Amino acid sequence: MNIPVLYSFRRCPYCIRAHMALDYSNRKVILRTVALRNLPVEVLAVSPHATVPTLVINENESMAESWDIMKWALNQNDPENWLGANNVYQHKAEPLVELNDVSFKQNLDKYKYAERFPEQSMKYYRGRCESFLEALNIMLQENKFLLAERISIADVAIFPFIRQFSMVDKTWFDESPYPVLQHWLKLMLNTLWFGQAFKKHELWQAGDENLYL
Ligand SMILES: N[C@@H](CCC(=O)N[C@@H](CS)C(=O)NCC(=O)O)C(=O)O
Repeated sequence: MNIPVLYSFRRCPYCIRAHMALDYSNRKVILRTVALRNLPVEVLAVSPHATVPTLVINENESMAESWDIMKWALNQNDPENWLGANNVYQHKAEPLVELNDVSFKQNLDKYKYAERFPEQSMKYYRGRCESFLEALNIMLQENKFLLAERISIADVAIFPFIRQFSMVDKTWFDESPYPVLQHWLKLMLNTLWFGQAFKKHELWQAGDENLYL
């Protein structure tokens, strides 16, 4: 059987969620860790915006969007039902992921690299991020995880970005008025899937022996 190849960059939040979903689905996948500044031709050939993660499924099929990779993985095998009955969690996650990937991510980048956006202060950009944090915190007051008492596709898709946010100013985050969000982030960071996705690997070079997820 053909074995898909995941091109990934360790600290990229999109890569983390794709890696976790593929690992969870137990699909055999080859992992190739790459550097953003030196993406291999295999990625450039199939990824329209030259980004990772990129999943090359076979010579005719590939995916360059992490959310698509997650859904692809879970549709093959979803042992703990992260998609929910009739994919209800996937449907509920769609608008949340859109908000995360578009407006929250833009504000997060400005908060993280505030010196590159001197029109406003770092504090201002953090404030822009906070409306999303507040919304998640409210959801997490209702359930232990975003959509239910257990992990769903929504948690895995979103927490890598909250992790990134939390690390910009760890002291501020730890003292912020979002205690359930802080607790949820810890739960997600303690999952075995995150542990696997965040393992350090040597950068892939053509000719290397296959490394599997
Ligand atoms: N919409 C894409 C976004 C992926 C993305 O932006 N990845 C970043 C790394 S975090 C990237 O590859 N950037 C290329 C670069 O910085 O050269 C997805 O969901 O997979």
